Order: sequence, then structure tokens, then C-alpha cells
Amino acid sequence: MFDTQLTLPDLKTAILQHLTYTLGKDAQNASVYDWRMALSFAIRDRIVGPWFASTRRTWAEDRKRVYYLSMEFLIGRLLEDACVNLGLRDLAVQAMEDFGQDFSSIVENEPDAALGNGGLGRLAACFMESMATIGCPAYGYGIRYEHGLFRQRFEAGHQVETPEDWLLSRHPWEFERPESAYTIGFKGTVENRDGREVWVPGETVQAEAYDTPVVGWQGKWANTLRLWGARPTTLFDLERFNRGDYTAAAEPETLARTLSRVLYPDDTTYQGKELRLKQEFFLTSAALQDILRRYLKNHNDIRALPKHVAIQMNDTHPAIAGPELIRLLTDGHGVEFVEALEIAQACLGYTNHTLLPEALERWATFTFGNVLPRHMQIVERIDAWHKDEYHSRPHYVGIVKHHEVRMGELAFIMAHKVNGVSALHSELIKKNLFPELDKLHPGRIINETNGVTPRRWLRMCNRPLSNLITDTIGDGWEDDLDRLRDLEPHVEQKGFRDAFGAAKRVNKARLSDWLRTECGVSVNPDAMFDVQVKRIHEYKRQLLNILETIAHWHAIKQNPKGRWVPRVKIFGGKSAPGYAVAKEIIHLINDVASVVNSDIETRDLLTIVYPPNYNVSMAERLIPAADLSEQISTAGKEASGTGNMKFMMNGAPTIGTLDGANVEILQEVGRENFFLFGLTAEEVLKRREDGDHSKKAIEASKPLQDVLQMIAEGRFCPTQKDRYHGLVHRVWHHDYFLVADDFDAYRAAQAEVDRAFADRDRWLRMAAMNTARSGFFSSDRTIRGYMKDVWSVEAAL
Ligand code: 26V
Repeated sequence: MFDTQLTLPDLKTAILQHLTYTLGKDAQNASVYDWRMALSFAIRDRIVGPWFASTRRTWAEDRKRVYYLSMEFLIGRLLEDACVNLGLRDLAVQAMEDFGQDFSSIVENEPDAALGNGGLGRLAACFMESMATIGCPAYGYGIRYEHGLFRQRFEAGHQVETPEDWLLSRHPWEFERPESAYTIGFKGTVENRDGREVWVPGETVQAEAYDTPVVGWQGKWANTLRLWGARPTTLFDLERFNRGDYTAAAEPETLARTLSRVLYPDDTTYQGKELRLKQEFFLTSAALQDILRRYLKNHNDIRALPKHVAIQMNDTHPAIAGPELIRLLTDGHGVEFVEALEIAQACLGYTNHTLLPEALERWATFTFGNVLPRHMQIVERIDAWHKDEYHSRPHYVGIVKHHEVRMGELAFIMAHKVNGVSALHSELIKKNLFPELDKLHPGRIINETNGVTPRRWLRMCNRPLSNLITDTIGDGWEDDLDRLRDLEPHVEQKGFRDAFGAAKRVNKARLSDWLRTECGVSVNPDAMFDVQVKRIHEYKRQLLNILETIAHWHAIKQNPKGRWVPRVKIFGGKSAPGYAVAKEIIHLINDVASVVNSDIETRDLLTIVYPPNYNVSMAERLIPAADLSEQISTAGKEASGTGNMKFMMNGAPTIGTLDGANVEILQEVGRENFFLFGLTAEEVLKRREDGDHSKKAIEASKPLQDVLQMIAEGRFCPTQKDRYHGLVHRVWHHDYFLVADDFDAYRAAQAEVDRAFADRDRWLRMAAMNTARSGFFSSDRTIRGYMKDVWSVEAAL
């Protein structure tokens, strides 16, 4: 149901109307910003129809709704995505051209909404788009951060953070809903009134709703992303003000202003910060109050809630939903405790996204009890109930242990389904993270392998390849991605393979131009583009990549006349501001880049680029141009990965370990189309038992010794030769992520990549097979899994 009625003159009229009457600008002197606003409003108008229709149908048919609670929605830019899904992109390009405007420049004028750190936040955004495409009635609930993830710059190779300010310019996609506001309490006391516990908060803020419609493929359905902004309940405390205590009088305003001010940028280590707990409760309480209000509009039996409401917790960040729902049901609606608990459980699902112990949320009971005194009581009651109900529960298992509230255990116990995000990860949750709870609740832990939306990550970001696909197998693959399998017979034809190569070449040329203008680096578009983009983490092993790059450079220098395959090594990603080791790795990559890139001897064979401030928009530019996808985490550490799926879809074979969803990518694409290397998750555990594992691995590898020696000697930092002594020492003696142990295998796999790439026809076959077999990784498939296994929701389409 593309909006075929809309003609070019209609669209142009709509744009001019908005330019004139919404923006108050004359076309004569409108800026790119003005045109972007005018076009966005004109496009937004076309979403409102399907949005109202979807909402009305959901009400009329009394459909069950999904509520996706997430502290992060990494949505990126919205204009082109909306154009693509409404089938209006070509028309919009033409309209803007008629106005003398360049569509790409207008699209790029939009700030990249970075309301998330990485994988978890982007997954939430892909899910929103898939739910709209499938017609799954759903609301996303999140926080309207004034400042998204920090911007990254490099100063002399160091990461420097600056605040992000996407909301400084008008955000044309949202509708403010001042009428949908809720009071959120913190602190205070719990009073017993006539045998009932009543929470009397010491501080309050208002949560105010901002709605962004999310339209699915072909505009058949649209859902709402509802983000909460904090407002003071009272402007100031008049009593204190009158006493002359002006600073204290402004406290309510200060709390509100800080609550939704900034996204926490640390996705590495959890640090029990009170403000973070307040943000989590703010989101969760506002969402639950909104859910109950909507439910009670046309139902009166609160006990039937699970028949109409499914609530998904994106990691433990909204895990306070369990106790809060119990509180609302008991204190607010007079439901008895155990019944309230069972209602909450039947509504709630919990998705785990990490096994890293340092990232698991735990709150000191002191902090938790201080910020949420009533919830502390409820948590203790849940824990006691669970212990009672499951006699065989070992003494060391529980929600409250060692003066801490463990959010993983709380989420697990309060959910009817707990899921991991890849087959391997879900097994490891059972085996290592929650073995005892798994025994007590067999069948509760399930798997829902992640996916990505092919509309944004193929149709929108890679037009040359999308057009080739449509020319080859017809349309309709965008919302039925398994149809990409129909490409397979064509892969046998040289004509198709060459066309596939030509599409990739267009993307590589475009990226090369961008790298020249944005980073001042010139690269050869016919070289292999080898890309590793993701947050910088030790377990993701960007260090392994740069060490191997140094070895490769060294090998070229020792045999400059050899038949080397030219490579461009592309890195991208941010480190958490306080993660010193990750920042050191960034510095090393930049240092190595400046030495290697100025080496005349290797200039045509190896270039290293690290464009700063990797974000969704940069991913849309880099991934379609990639030849090789680096997915090299220490096995057992990457829960799933979703970048790996985007590269595969865009025809870049993976060099990777048996980790996360790589396992399933390998299974789908076949061994011959994947560069597999490295220890398995089991072998990793075994290897660590030997305290000298890294030392032994280094002693057995001359190339690795040479690399470490070059770094230690200061080859890449002549002005401060001891800069990386600590780093080298850690590789020798404290190599927890087994960089040294996997080095030789990685290097051998890279040599195999070179051989494959040198055989153009072999390479194109592999690349095309990756696209053809990527259908499984559509987030539509993932969402259908949740709808069936977790939410029991039917699609409306
Ligand atoms: C963790 C933390 C820790 C405590 C405080 C704040 C905070 C904020 C974000 C995170 C994110 C860690 C979880 C995460 O992003 N996991 C990633 O989820 C992806 C989607 O499932 C998955 O593909 C990645 O493998 C996984 O690392």
C-alpha cells in the first residue's frame, strides 16, 4: 500500500506550504535546515494517516499490545527511513531537485539521534521498525535524553568527548503530549495506614510524553515510540524560597533537569550511581502508569491484564518493572500480593544482553532502599516468596545477597520468559549465568536470535545492491527476506557476479570520496576494505586486529616486491569515557595509522583509517562499502552481535570466531563462505587454566614477538617511547581475552582472506552468497519469534 496517490506536484505543494506556514520562510532565502524541516513535516504528514488507522484498529479490535521498555533507542536519522518506508524516496529526491536542493545534503543535515550506546539500543530501534512492518501493535517506552551519546574527537590520537546536542535544533518527528504526564516519586518513607503500606515520596518529578510515530514498510502500519522527558512538579519550593533558601528552593527543578539530561555512556562497567537508578525508575514507572491507564480505559478487571498486555524488559535496566507493577496493583488497586506477583510475571519478559560479570546491575541495598523504600520492601517479599515456593533453592541463590539487590535475579524471577539473543548465548545463560534458576524453572530460558531491519540496513543504505536484487528476483524481498535465497542460482552466472562487484565498487568509491573530504586520507577504492566497527572493548579485540595489522605491515616491508593484496583497514567506535584500557587501544590504532600511512614503501598496499565519531549514520556509509567484516571477539563474550548481520546482508564475508550469532551466520552461509578461526568458548575456559598461556603463545610466534617488540621499542610513538610498555606487559602476562593465543590462527585466516580476494571470481561468489543467505537475520523473523514464544500476540496485518 505505497502512497501511490501522492503526485510530485502534491508533494511539492506540501513542502512549500510547510516552508511558508510552519517555518515562516520564503523559498528565496531558505537554508538547507529550512528545507529539511519542510520536507520532514511534509513526510510526517503522510505517516499520520496510517498511524491513526493502526491505533484505531487496535482499540476497535481490543488487541493485545506489546510494550518494549528500553533505556536506549539508537534510532539515528529518520527522514530517509520514513521516505523509504512510505515509498516516497524517489519523489522526494525529485521534489528537492526541482527546488534546487540536493536530497543527500538535506538528509545529512538531520542530527543522528544517538539515544543509545551500541548493540542493545540499535536492536530496540530495529525491533520498533519490524513491529510496525509486521503489524504488531506496540509501544516503545524510553527516555528523551537531552544529550545522547557523546561525540568523539581525536586529539593527537587520544579520544576526547564532547557533549551531543541533537535537541538544539527542532526535532520534527515528535509530538509533545502535555496531557500525558505522570508523577514519579523518589525517596521518602513508607507509612502503615490501617494495615496498608503507603509510600510517601520525598521528591517528585513529572514525566511528560513525547510521541514519535514509527512507520513500517509500505506504510501499512505505524506504532508509537513514547519517550519521557522530566519536568519539575513544582517550579520551586515556596516555603524554602520565602525563608530565603533560594538554592534549596530550586531543588525540584534541578532534579527534573538532571533526570533526562544525559544518557549514561558506560556500557562496560556498572557503577551504582544514584541518578542512573532514578532514570531507570523514572522510565519504568511512567511506562507502567501509562499502560494501566490505557488498559483501564476499556477494561475493568485488572486481573485480566496479561491477556491484553505484554511488557518486555530490554536487559535489567527496567527490571524495577516487577516490583513497581506489584506496587501499583497492591497499593493502588487492592490486589493481594501473591496474585499481583503472578499477574506481573505473566505480563513480563526479560531479555539478557550480556554475560560480562562487570556489566551486571547490582544496587547496594542502602542506595536502593533510600531511593525506592517501598520497592525495597517488595523486593524482599518477592525474594522470600520465591525461597518459600522453591524449597530446593540453594542458600547462595537469591535477589538480595551481600547487601546488594541483583537485578538479573530480580528480572528472572519476575518474568515468565527469559531470553538470550543468540543460540550460543542462550545456552551460556543456562550453563553459566543462571544455572540454579534454570533448574528451578525449566523452560523459562529460551532463545531469540537477534536480527536487523533490512529496510534500513539494505534497502536504504545500499541502493546499488538493492536495485540489483530487485532487478534479479523482483520486489517483495524487503519484508520477506528469505526470498534472498532466490539469488543463489544467479550467483552461478558471471554476469550477476560482475554486477554484484560493480554495486560494491560504487559504494567503495563513495566511501573513498568521503574519507578524503572528511578525514583527509586517500585510499585506493580497488583495495580490500577490511572493517571493524563497534564499541571499543577488550573482549571485542580491536587489539588483535591492530597487532595483526602491524605484523602485516612488517611482512610487506621485509618483502616489498611480494604479491601483496592492497588493504584498507578501517576502524570505528567509541570507548566509554572512563575505560582507560580501551582508550589506550584507540591511541595505539591512531599511532600505528600515522606511522604506516606515511610509509612510502607500503603506501599502495596498506592504509589504516579511523574516522572519529562512529554512529548509525557512519555505519550506513561504511557497511555497504565493506569487503570484509571483522567479528573477532573472544569466544563466549559477545552475546550476539548485530553488526555482523548487517555486513553479511551487504555482501561482506566475515572473518570471525565461534561467538554469538557468528555461529549461526556460519551455519547459514556455509564454511566455504566464512573465514573461521580461533579458540571455542570451551577451549577459552580451558586455556585460561594455564597461568602462562599468553607467554607460551608469544614464545611460539615469531611474528607476534616482532610486533610486541616494535611496540615496546616505541616505533609508533617516537616522542614517548615508553607509551605502550604497560599494554605490552599486559599482553605478555595478563591476557584475559587471549589476544596472544588466537594471534597465529587469526593471521593464518587473514592470509586465506588475501588468497580469496586475489581470486576475484571466488571472492564475488562468497560475497554474493553472504547476501543470498542472510534472510534469517531479518529482525522480522526475530519479532515473530517473540510474538509467538513470549508475548502471545497476533499480528494485525
Ligand atoms: C550495559 C550497561 C551496564 C550498566 C549500566 C549501563 C549500561 C548500559 C548499556 C549496557 C549495554 C550492555 C549490553 C549490550 O549492549 N549488549 C549487546 O547487546 C546486543 C543486542 O542484543 C548484542 O548484539 C551484543 O552482543 C551485546 O554486547
